[in-house]
Amino acid sequence: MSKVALITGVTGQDGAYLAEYLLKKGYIVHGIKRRASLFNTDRIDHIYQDPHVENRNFILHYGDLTDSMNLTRIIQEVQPDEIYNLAAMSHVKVSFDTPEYTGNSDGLGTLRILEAVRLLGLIEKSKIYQASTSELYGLAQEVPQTEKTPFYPRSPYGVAKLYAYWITVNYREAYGMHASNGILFNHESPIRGETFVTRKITRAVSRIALGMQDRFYLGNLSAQRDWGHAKDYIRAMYLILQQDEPDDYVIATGITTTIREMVEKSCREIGLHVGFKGKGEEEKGMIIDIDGNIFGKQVGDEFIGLLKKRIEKDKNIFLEVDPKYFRPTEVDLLIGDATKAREKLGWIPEYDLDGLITDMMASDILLMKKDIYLRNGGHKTLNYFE
Ligand code: NDP
Ligand code: GDR
Repeated sequence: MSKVALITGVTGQDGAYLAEYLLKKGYIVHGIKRRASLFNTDRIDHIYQDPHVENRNFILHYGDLTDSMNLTRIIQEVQPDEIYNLAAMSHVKVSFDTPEYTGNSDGLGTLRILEAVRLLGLIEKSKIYQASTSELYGLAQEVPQTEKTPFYPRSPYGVAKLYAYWITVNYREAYGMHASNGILFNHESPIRGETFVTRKITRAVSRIALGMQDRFYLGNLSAQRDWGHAKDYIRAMYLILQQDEPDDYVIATGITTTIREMVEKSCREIGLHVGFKGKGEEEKGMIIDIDGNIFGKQVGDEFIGLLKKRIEKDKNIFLEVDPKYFRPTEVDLLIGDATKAREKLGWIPEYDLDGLITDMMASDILLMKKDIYLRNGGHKTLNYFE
């Protein structure tokens, strides 16, 4: 008999990778997607199965974390062996604009799932994974952060996730549920949401290299994050639910990098040497030099002339700071210690930061080239800026 998994947030970055991973392992995967006015299933298109196909092993349900009855009905129908609660309003900055909704979906949404499992008498059957986050550490009380580091969230998102973390622990202790938290540090990929900083950088740098855009704007360049690859992190989620005992685990690489360095590394990946001048809101990034060999290989010789001309004209500024991206309370430094996950789960990441950047840059260059191809063919392309 195949195991049955239910993934909330299946249309998101992690949901898409996890669904693919579990399908390959022979699971029957159910996913909850939200109703939207446009299709929102791009990331799972390659594994999508027509509802008319018999014996499907990937099944989508409409649902929302703010709707208890809907969640309870889906869990009753699906009778999952494993529930991965990945759905969330996951953007830290946006949570300052939508704090109540964020609390409802990210905090209470988790309670709704735990309570549904309890009410339906599925405590013995359904193991639960809660997508907890390094944002719990916020104003970090210790460096590096471990499972024992005190929490100090710095955003409505972080505070909502704090509730979700503790209600998961509470249901585990109160009712003996197999409910675990993965405290995951930032993880990225070619399908990362376009408004998170890494993807914003790799998209913009790709567009600039291809002559589609002159410059882009970021917020705090000095924040430091511990970035891994989402493909490695969804493996940790799976491992957490394969343990006999539920528990909480930090998942991280143990290396931290500033946003500024992330920009430098993404540029270097395609042969652009960049520098920074000025401080705070006046800081600017400039293209200093181009390594023709690398650029030719990664981007294409035909695009180098245009970029060189631009630099010669002293228009080499490609990055500026816009304070609108600053957060009312910032999380300055995150760096995780995943010793427990390494020792107990045997979790070892396959990607390092350079590998992640190589993957993301190659994918975004290709994506932007597709836009050029379409434009040259007289077709409309979308802009998608924020
Ligand atoms: P994404 O933002 O890419 O995906 C979030 C998913 O949740 C989407 O499928 C989204 O649907 C769905 N969703 C949002 N609100 C609701 C709701 N009210 N009801 C049902 N579904 C909803 O996030 P990631 O894949 O990056 O992250 C997965 C989880 O892990 C999130 O909970 C996030 O907070 C957490 N996390 C992420 C980290 C990271 O670095 N990526 C690190 C630590 C934790 P739609 O596609 O329609 O918007
Ligand atoms: P984060 O990721 O807040 O860590 O949350 P994000 O990529 O949004 O920000 C990381 C850091 O970059 C700084 N920054 C900018 N961020 C964005 N989005 N846009 C900008 O223009 C910009 N300029 C600078 C931010 O200030 C911040 O310091 C992510 C999400 O996936 C959460 O759901 C998850 O819980 C945490 O990671 C771990």
